[in-house]
Amino acid sequence: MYTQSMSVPDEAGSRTVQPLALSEPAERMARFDACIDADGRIEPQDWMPEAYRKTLVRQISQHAHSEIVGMLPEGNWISRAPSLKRKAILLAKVQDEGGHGLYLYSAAETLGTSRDQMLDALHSGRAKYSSIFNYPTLNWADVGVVGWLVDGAAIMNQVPLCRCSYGPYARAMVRVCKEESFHQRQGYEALLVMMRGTQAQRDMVQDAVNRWWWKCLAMFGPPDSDSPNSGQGMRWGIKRVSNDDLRQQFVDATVPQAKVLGVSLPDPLLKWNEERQHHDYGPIDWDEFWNTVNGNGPCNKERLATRVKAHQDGAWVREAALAHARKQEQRRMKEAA
Ligand code: BYC
Repeated sequence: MYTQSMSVPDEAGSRTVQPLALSEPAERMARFDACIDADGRIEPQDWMPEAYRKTLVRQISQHAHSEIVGMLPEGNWISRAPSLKRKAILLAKVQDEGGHGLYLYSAAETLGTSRDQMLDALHSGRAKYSSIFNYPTLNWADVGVVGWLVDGAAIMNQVPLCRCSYGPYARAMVRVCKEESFHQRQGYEALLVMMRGTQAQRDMVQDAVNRWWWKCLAMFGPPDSDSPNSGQGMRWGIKRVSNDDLRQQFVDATVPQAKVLGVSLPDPLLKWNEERQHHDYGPIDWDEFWNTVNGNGPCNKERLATRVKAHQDGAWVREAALAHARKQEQRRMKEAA
């Protein structure tokens, strides 16, 4: 299914250009541009234009928030998983998402922003996170479909980010994608088992696919023609593949998987186009997408309230960790004196 092998080998991309002591902005800019043109990596200690830094902070922090908020729809099902095996798998998956959020916050911190600033932006509703996590997981089939389709879409989007021009983000994404690959497979396997079960189970799977399909297509972001950040993001080697091209790759990869599973995808216009060598698909409801992105989806308020409460409830842990660190520091100073 989806693996790291989808990433194009990229010898030049692994090169790090050593910073020089350049003082003139024009020279620094030329050096930065040359590094990007050579498909090199920008590292935290390298000079970078402010707009590049801001774009990365925006994208990486939104990505981190998506991983953390993304724990909630599936987390709801840990206590209701149908067997011990499914519970253990789901627990591991949700913990992985938490880990992805932490790598990504750390990657964003290398750009000079702080964890507190990023969390404040999330908790106050200023920061975006993926639209997809504002929809409810109504039953166990939804958990399988989230693994199959939501994680499948995430991998499609994230494998090219392993070649992002910013080193810490690219390196974080390598591990994230390996884990996402397991997440996608566990979802698909859970659905295969349900499809071999009773008619009621098969109906549940089909119903879940019907509810999630279009939302997963919208996850890739607005059409290229309405994507204000794409041009510059592609020029800087942050984004490697456009929103529409990734969406098309996802549709093409998913159609045969749906066939094996025995479900239909809820789009009467979905069909193979011999000339394009791709599947055509119907129109996406962008009004619904923007409504959700702008805070008015079915679960936006609940998701944010849950995150804010978790942060407040965890205040004592942060305080205890800081008090412990202060004590250790005092002990070290005393021993050194
Ligand atoms: N939801 O110019 P565009 C996961 C915003 S984690 C909400 O195309 P860009 C998983 C976009 O931010 C999934 N907002 O932007 C986790 C921009 O607004 P701002 C998250 C969206 O950045 C746990 C505006 O629309 N993945 O899958 O060039 C369990 C215009 O868009 C969305 C990532 O974050 C959306 N779906 O491209 C399971 C990957 N789409 O910021 C799974 C990294 C667009 O200008 N991010 N917007 O106010 C990216 O690859 C890119 O940022 C995007 C958007 C493709 C998402």
